Amino acid sequence: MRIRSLALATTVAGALVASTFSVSAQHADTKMADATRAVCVFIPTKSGAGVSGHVTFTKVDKGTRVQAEITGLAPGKHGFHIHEFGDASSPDGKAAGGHFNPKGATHGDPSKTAPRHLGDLGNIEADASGKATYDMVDPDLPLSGPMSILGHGVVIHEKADDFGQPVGNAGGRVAVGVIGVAKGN
Ligand SMILES: [Cu+2]
Ligand SMILES: [Zn+2]
Repeated sequence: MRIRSLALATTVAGALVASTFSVSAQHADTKMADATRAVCVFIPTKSGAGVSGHVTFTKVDKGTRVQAEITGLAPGKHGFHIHEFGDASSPDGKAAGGHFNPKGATHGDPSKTAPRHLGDLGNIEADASGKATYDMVDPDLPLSGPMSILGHGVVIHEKADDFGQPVGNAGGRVAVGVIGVAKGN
């Protein structure tokens, strides 16, 4: 009797584990395909000690609303881009690779209609206290599909992006983060 109920309990537990795994796998797939909100939390690089904050990407009628609040920056403009890799593992931020450019375009200013890397977000500008905010609706940044920004990186640079070629002369990297699916999708 005791052995039989133990066997039954084991079977039930096994079935529960199996169904939990398949439900969570389906759930994850759905979220990755249909995300409506993503978030990237910044990790300071070695040269960016003290920089912190995050950026959110929210699907809206006219595209994707990009909202950021960053503190601990040197006052002035800092290049702000989505980079190819969601890899914040190197102390200089370079593991994030180059600008996210799935369309093979040239570097540019997102406020103009001229060509741009999909990842070109322009600049964030810090005030005298080192705080920067950013709030723009970008018509071209997808949160799903083959050009989805999910899983890619975001880099904050040392200097301003002057929109020169090939990548805007924004210098070193002071913070890097990874764009992930946000809670509350
Ligand atoms: Cu960059
Ligand atoms: Zn670029």
